[in-house]
Amino acid sequence: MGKKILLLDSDRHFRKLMGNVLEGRGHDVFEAETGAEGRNLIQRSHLDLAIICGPFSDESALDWINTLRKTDKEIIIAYVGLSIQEIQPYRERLMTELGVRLLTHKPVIPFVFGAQIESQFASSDGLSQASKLKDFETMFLALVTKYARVLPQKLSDLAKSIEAAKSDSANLDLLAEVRGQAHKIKGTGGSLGFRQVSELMAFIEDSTAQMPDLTGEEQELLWSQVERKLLDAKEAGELEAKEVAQVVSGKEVEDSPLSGPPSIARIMVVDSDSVFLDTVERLGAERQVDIVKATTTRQALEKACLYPLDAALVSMIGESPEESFRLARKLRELPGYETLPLAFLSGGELIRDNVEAAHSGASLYLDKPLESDSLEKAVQHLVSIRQGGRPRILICDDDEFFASSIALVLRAEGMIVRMLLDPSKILDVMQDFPPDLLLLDVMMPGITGFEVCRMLRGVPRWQDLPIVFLTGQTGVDARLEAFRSGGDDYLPKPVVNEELLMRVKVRLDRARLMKERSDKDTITGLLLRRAFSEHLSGMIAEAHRLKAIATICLIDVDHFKKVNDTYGHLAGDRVLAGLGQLLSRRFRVDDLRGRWGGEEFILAFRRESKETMQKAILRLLDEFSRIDFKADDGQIFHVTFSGGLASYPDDGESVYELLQTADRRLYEAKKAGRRRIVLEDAVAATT
Ligand code: GH3
Ligand code: MG
Ligand code: MG
Repeated sequence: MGKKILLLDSDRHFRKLMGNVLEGRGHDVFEAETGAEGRNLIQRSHLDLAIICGPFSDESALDWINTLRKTDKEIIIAYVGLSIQEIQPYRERLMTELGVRLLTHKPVIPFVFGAQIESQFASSDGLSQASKLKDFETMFLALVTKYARVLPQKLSDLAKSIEAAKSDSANLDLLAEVRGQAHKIKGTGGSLGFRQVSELMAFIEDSTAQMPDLTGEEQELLWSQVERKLLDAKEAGELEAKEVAQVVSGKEVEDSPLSGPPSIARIMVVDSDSVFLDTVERLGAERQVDIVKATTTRQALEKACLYPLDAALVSMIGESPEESFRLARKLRELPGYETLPLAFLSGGELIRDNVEAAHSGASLYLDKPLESDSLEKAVQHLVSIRQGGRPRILICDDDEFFASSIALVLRAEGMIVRMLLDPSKILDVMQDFPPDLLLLDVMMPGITGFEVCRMLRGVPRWQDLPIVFLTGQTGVDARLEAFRSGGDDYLPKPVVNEELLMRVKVRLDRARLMKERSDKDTITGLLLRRAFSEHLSGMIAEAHRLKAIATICLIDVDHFKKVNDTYGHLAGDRVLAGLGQLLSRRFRVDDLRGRWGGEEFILAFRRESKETMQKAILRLLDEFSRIDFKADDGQIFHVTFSGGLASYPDDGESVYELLQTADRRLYEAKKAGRRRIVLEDAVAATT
């Protein structure tokens, strides 16, 4: 995955900065200060890409590249000039004659430059990757441009606050106001690439902290320094804004809303009618849903591999619905898509084949024509049942620019992000959008992030939620407070995007792992008895509330002891794993599957009768019995199972009664010769 990259620059600071960024992306970076050093490195190991920053101290960068090209035609070269003026005369020669792929100049915005470098590799991995990056880059630059525009206003607001605080030095509130404003510009400006401004703001922030302890004379001196720094900041702001403008020039930057519309989900729609697909795409845009269109089965499978999907809507294709069912099953067999929620779309003329649909796992039926409202409802439903899908991140920060820039970075990684500017609404928002992780600002109006965190930890539902603080306060006290209030991690502002991503991902992985470890069985990947029972109680309560039906099925592998004895215990484990995997891929994502214990499994289905499920599970039995299992000695063998069904409310109103009934029928199935699914009690034998 990681590539080997040469970073040749006489400027040590730049090497350190970009070295961190590129290593953060998983690459190996080889630093060189001089042309000779660079050449040495290239000769010693095979490198994928060279970043050349001119001019060097020992020779002309141009000659150096020329020499390199003579011996190495493959290596990708990126050239970073000192300024736009420096590269102008050589542009043509570098690009065409010397095959330089990326030409830019300092100052670079590290994250954007990192992404540009990445795109050099991506171009060989497929177009979509590159265009995704292009979108990201454009949006990021749009954000930076916009910030450059509002920065002068922010600085003059700060000037007013400074004026007020200076004239009333004993007033701590006024001092706090200055501090808060400077703090914010430091964090946001720094994250968006306004480095100098950010540093000057850090000075102002620190000064206000010292102010109360100083004598009048010392204060006066410090205030005059603060004012000077503020002037510097104005100048630096203009300069840095210009630099941004240069980076942007030649690129289309739209004056779009800050972050671009956040999409709530990515849904694939498969239909042979491309006019219909266009309509759905428009509906999707209205409802902030990314629609991935596919007109054939093959295209659908290809696109599913390309884009991370949250759900798929598959149209019943005319006379051959089997084709749609087959596609549904194939999608669920792709790696990572075992839990992909599916809906079937039908034109109404089709008789719904319940058994086939239950078996291949449709969670929902939709009728054509599709209305905007029903699409939205369907999406909400499908996304809510997607387990282990795209992570949902809530960013709570009162600074819209800062929140937007972070949202952009996370969205580019496929996460679903919501921003919240007003922390007092956090509980409501989290009800609506239960996040997998919360990024929480510390300094907010009215309430601190630490207080929010403490409050959340008092709510049972959010006790295990990963919470990461975003703060410009880097002192030991602040860090201690972050952990004391129940935070999991801590990210200093200005944020380095690579670090942000890394920490968010690590936290998410960890949280997911913990949950899986406690709920899931390692051999089969299914819910353990306790977790299953909890979910089942929920399902039965829901059926009760909605006056709906539900069906459970207990399954037991036939002659499993013999399997172990004949083919080995490891082969036995493989049988259990195989059945677990098959169960995960069939039926709806929101159906329940668990390992009840030993070689016993349990399933539960909403809104389905036992008659339908008997047939659907028989299909599964048929599939299972055809799987070739391999014994420890290489011998091939086949296995079957038996099952007992019970339905709510006919066979029992409590979980206990349903389990009793299903177990009795499973026993009947065994008695009657195994390899069958029983849905009724045996007629009492008479003498
Ligand atoms: P029947 O068709 O009547 O269900 O016969 P059976 O042999 O399947 O029934 P029995 O309950 O007598 O045997 C179950 C066996 O399953 C006994 C136990 O050693 C084995 N078993 C239970 N858990 C595991 C496991 O995790 N891995 C393996 N390999 N075997 C297991
Ligand atoms: Mg058994
Ligand atoms: Mg058993």
